[in-house]
Amino acid sequence: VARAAGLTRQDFPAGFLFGVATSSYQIEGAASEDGRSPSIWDVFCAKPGRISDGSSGAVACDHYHRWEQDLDLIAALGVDAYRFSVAWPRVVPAGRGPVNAAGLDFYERLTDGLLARGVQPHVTLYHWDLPAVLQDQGGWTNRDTAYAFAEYSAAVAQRLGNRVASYATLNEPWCSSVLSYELGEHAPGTRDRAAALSAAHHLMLGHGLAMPEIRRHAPQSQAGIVLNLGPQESASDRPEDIRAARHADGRFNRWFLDPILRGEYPADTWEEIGGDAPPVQTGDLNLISAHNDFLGVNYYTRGVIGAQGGVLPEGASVTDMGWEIHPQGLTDLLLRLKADYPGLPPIYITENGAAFSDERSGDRVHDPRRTEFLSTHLNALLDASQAGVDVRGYFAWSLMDNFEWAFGYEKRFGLIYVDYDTQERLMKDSALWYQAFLK
Ligand code: GBH
Repeated sequence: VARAAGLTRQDFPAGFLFGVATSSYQIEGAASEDGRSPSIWDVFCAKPGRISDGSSGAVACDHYHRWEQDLDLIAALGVDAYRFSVAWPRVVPAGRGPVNAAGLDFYERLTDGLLARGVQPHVTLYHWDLPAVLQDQGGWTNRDTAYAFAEYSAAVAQRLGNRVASYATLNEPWCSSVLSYELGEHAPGTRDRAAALSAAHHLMLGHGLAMPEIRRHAPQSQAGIVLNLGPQESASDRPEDIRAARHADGRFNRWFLDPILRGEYPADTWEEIGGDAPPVQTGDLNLISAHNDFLGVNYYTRGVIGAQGGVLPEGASVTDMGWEIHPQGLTDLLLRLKADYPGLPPIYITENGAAFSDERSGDRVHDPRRTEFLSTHLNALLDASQAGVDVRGYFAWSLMDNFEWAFGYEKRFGLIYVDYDTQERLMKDSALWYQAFLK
């Protein structure tokens, strides 16, 4: 806390990477250009009532056309690294089969454009935009989708190769299984726990199958996966709350950490889900638990769990998403990962950030709460680093305001403000703060 005001990058270990992150569907637009096919999000957004403002990512930040200007902004921020995702429907429009060279051209321009500006490219292969044609065959509940993902990943790694600093297979498989197939909040919007657990298994299998493809085509790049994680704490000492928190931890954290880092599903949670258990075949867990060069961690908040569900602690301050602001949770999480997973690979914080309605006046956007959020979380990260956690980088979410999934354009996570009428970009005060921090 004492160092909060004067925090600089020199406080972090030498070589520590600072970056910003985005994802394809949230920023690109150009939904039907150069051979891109519809993704499950194009289909989902067209259904009434699914997106709060009725919008879609059809135009978004128009980054597909404005990428050069956006790379200039990234360079102006002074970051070391930029994390972006590749849209599967641009690269393999039929989901499986022929590769669309024009789709790969775009990501090659981005990669080379970043390198030319001295910024490391960090690629995520799946940030939720599954080709819609694959959803017609069950999407991630269909085991074949894992094999299709590995083929698509090979095509990307073959084209971009070692120019990319790191490849992450999946972004947040909890979201693309539980939010998507169980809670119905994300595409494809179904509500079926067994389907979600099947999807989660096939997502992780897809990760396992893609890893050797990445290594074959990009042997010098780092390869790993990104998980959304957070402490799930009990609301009280009552046994029923403790049990509920343990279950929440099993579903949210350990369901993904244990297969990937230990080669097994958590036994307590497996028992609790009973007949909804996923279709695991012999050899799957071996594939899923193959070595990762890094673990990407997206941290937004903790959960405080009672028998009745999640609760907001009294006096908690929250972001515009209603998520509790709790930097200590990042330290706690990282210390716990180090204690519980002996083979833990080096960690990158691949996302951390907050939605706030910012106050624009003229060509300034005052967002002191975002600056506070970022600096307190960087301090929490530094605490974990000094306590011996091998953490090597931090990516702020997000480079710029963008399509916030089920919330459309109503929630703004950007360090850079986007005027959606004019597509004008404007560095918020938090971006200027990050820029000064990085100097
Ligand atoms: C990330 O997901 C995504 O990777 C990114 O695309 C997105 O724009 C960004 O976050 C902001 O949403 O749901 O109340 O129980 C983060 C998803 C956020 C899911 C925190 C779990 C826990 C609070 N996670 N959430 S709650």
